[in-house]
Amino acid sequence: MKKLLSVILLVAMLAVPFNGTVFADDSQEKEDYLVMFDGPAYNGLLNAFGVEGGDVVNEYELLDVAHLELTSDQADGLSNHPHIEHLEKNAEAHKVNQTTPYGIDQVQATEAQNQGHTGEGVDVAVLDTGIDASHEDLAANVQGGHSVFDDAENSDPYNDGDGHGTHVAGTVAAANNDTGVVGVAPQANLYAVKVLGNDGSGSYAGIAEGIEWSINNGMDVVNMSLGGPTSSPILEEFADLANEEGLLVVAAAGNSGSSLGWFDTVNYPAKYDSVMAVGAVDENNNRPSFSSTGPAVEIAAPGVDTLSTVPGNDYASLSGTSMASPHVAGVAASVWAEKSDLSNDELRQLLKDTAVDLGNEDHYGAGLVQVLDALNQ
Ligand SMILES: [Ca+2]
Ligand SMILES: [Ca+2]
Repeated sequence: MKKLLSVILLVAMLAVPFNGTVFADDSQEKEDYLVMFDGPAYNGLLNAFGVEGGDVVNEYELLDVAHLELTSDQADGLSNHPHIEHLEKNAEAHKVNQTTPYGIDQVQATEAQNQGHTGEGVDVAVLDTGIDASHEDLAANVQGGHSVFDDAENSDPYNDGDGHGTHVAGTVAAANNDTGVVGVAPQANLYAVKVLGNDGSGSYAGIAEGIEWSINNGMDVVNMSLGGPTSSPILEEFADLANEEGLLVVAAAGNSGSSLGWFDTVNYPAKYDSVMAVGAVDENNNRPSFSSTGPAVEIAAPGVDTLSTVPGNDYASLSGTSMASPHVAGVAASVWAEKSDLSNDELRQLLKDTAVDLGNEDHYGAGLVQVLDALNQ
């Protein structure tokens, strides 16, 4: 067909048009069409409609189909012609465009998801700067929220003016669809508990209120990618209460580490016994120097250049133990959805028992969290 069409087009450039044919109107904008003929014997058809060689983008070899640039008049004329089987506008297609951040594979979440473990039905409170609940990769999973602030700028838990909470939420439970990223537990329920303002900071009073809200509203897992260097007996009482009420409380160990990691630099509330302190590792399971160290570090997860959701249907890579903690929260959700008879203490122990040992416990705790190994234990 290719050869034949070329001949036809060559003729077209030389031929005098037939009577009664439709001609291209140069003032009309041309658009892309796919045209299928009823066989190779369509001499004169294209040139009769004023289709020139330059209008042929491609001739397919296996079917009598051509990709043509046509005016709407040409397309109308051709579409009514008996030797045209199909004529259609060239439709747009988009690639399936979901990226799996490296940390999702590193904690075995891709394998777990392939086996149907998605954290469905488990409620995860994200105590943070809020969650952009309109985000294309989060909207399906954000089921509620609360702000501890009264002022207009910060009173809406779904207005994340900072972006931090939206990023954390995506690591827990970005949807497994054809866009953006995917979280550790892509069907877990997310709750936006805004205890940090749009400037990224808050107070222990607000964190305590967020913990109280989580207890009162039946949360299963609390993620706190936040902290400070100051101990607070009252904040500890709230964390302890959440633990006693059966919630699993997970927090970032802190970003106060040093290159050698000799000092105890774990932040509060992660440092409290009732809270699981999460340190960060990179893609190669090495501790980045910022990741806080000390006896309170309990487990490790990816937290260097972590790709996740940010407000405005956007995505960004961030680093910090703030990015490590939600990997553990997501793993906890995925395991708890399957092993719902486990207590919070049993779940916490299981995650540590099945972690990959990375050496120095002050740096890595029990090691790299592994969701599939925990599920299979
Ligand atoms: Ca997605
Ligand atoms: Ca702790």
